[in-house]
Amino acid sequence: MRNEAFDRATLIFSLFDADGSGRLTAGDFELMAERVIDAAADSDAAAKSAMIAAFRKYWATLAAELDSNQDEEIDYDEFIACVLSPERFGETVGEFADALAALGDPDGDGLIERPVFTALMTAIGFETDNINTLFDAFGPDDADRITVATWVSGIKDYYSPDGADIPGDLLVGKQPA
Ligand SMILES: [Ca+2]
Ligand SMILES: [Ca+2]
Ligand SMILES: [Ca+2]
Repeated sequence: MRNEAFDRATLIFSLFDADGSGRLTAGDFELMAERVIDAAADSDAAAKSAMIAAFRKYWATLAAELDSNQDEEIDYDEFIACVLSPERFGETVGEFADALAALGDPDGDGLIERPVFTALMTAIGFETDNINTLFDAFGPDDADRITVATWVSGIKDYYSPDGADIPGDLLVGKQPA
């Protein structure tokens, strides 16, 4: 596993611990889903329902695969094992990526404007500067939009244990000065 993958997973753990308890629980994912849905002002009910379902499936997969001591919480040590076995999470991450990117494209034209992207990523908890740097790295067009496909593959890369020097690393906040 690459150090970058470890750093990315560590950041995700801290963000998904939405209530700051130091462990992941079903409640964290409900809280996070609520925040993200609230940020998707222009999305329709179907897209919001798909996102909520994706968060719940994400939690169910984590709980099934990583809760070694079966206390219905995922602590940091349990969570970090996920980056070692991406084959157990690929499908869930894929559905999560599709649902999140769909929320970024409420008008369905396949393009995501920067303010929509920023609102969703802020709701998840990423830093504004890092979000903007990531958006730039995705190569926005002249109208400052990226494609849904670019974001979906960016999310999948983020979870890849072998990914290094990828745009998602910009979210970790270790950018050169
Ligand atoms: Ca928590
Ligand atoms: Ca546990
Ligand atoms: Ca759009």
